Amino acid sequence: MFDVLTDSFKSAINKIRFSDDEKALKNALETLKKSLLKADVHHKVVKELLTSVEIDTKRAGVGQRQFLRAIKENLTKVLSANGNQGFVFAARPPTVALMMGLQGSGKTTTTVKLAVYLKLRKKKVLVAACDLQRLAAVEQLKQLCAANEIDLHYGEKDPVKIAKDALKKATDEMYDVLLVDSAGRLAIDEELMNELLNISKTLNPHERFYIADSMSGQDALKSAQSFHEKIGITGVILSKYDGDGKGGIALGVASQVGVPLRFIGTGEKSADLESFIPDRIVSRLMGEGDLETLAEKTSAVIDDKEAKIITKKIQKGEFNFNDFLTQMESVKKLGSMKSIIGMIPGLSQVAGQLKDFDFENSVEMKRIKAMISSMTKKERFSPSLLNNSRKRRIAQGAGLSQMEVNRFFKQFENASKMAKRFSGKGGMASMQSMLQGQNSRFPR
Ligand SMILES: Nc1nc2c(ncn2[C@@H]2O[C@H](COP(=O)(O)OP(=O)(O)OP(=O)(O)O)[C@@H](O)[C@H]2O)c(=O)[nH]1
Ligand SMILES: [Mg+2]
Repeated sequence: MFDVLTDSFKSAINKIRFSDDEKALKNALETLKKSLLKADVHHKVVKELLTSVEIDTKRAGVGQRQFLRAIKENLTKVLSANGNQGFVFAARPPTVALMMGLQGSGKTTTTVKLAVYLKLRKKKVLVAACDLQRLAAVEQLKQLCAANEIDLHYGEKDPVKIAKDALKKATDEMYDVLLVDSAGRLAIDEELMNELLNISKTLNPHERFYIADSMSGQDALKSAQSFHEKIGITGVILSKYDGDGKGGIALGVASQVGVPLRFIGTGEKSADLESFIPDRIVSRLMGEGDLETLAEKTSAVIDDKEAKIITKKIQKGEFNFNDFLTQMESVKKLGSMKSIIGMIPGLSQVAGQLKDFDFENSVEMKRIKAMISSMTKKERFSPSLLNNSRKRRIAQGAGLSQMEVNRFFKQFENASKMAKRFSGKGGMASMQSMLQGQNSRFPR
């Protein structure tokens, strides 16, 4: 996710690896300046960061360790602004969040992503469709909410009334969170701006999120500033960060807009939303991973009880095709492979080299699903039943050759064996050594 920025920091730090005089420091700062500017970090932010890094490093005595520490501390400062981090719940539910932004910036998609994020954390979420400007807007929300099993309140004509009714529903029916999607607008559009102000006055929302499109570069932050002046925002969510090859604008939000960056959208799917918490992000920016976020993510997605049952099954060699499909569904909720690997310390460089592989829609996954759906119920529960004639039948049903089916079964068998190995004592250690072995061509 932060490949370009991480590389900028790494190359600067390497400049004082072998020599620790002031010349090396100057060299390193120069390298950092160039690469941060190239990554589209605002020049004022770069200047502010470099000045304090220089002062702090000199004070501590020039050296690589001191330089690294100065970068980390000052970067955390640059990324922080007063206000909430992550998603903070109001003392009395429902917590109300109003989603705002320019046309096409990603408000509706982000609303649903945030609803999914909260639902995974066991919150009861209601979404309100308050965009009545664009014809298909309510329909878009209906479909997205249905696909993700999220409750939606919608109505006709008056967005302020819809918002009011939604708040009543959320309060009466004890929802934890109400997320309000609004109409896209151009900053100059007075009428729409007033509508937004009216919704905001009616709801008195705890959070007023501005959704900024990363692809619009520095302009995204300029419009965030003007929304902040007119309506007052409590946080920025950067959407389409996956499409921004540079990534530097994430570093500027707090100091340029004056409110914290709260979430980052990293893809079109509902799982592609990451919380932005400065000290954790700094660790990722330095290529040191972020186990805290990873642990939080996995514990939200993977049910403790279910995980224990699965582990037992694996240990007994009873893992079957139904379990396999259920596990695939959970993995999907974790988001992209690339982002998960990037959070494991020592593997962030590997993540940078990975293409963002769309596991769910890959040919392999489609074939596997076709094969499993060609099995009988019994076969799904007992992989050992599968003799040659059954495999032939499955191949025909899935429209594949028998060789392809055989290969899949072999892989499934191997994966079950490997899972058995990892589920025992020292499982994490063997996984790490395997991953390191496989990726030894990448420097650690
Ligand atoms: N790649 C990528 N695409 C995104 C992301 N967020 C949103 N999109 C896409 O951006 C487009 C616009 O998203 P919407 O959520 O409809 O934007 P909106 O702000 O609600 O648009 P209006 O309601 O018309 O103002 C859609 O095609 C989304 O799939 C993201 O994080 N990554
Ligand atoms: Mg929309």
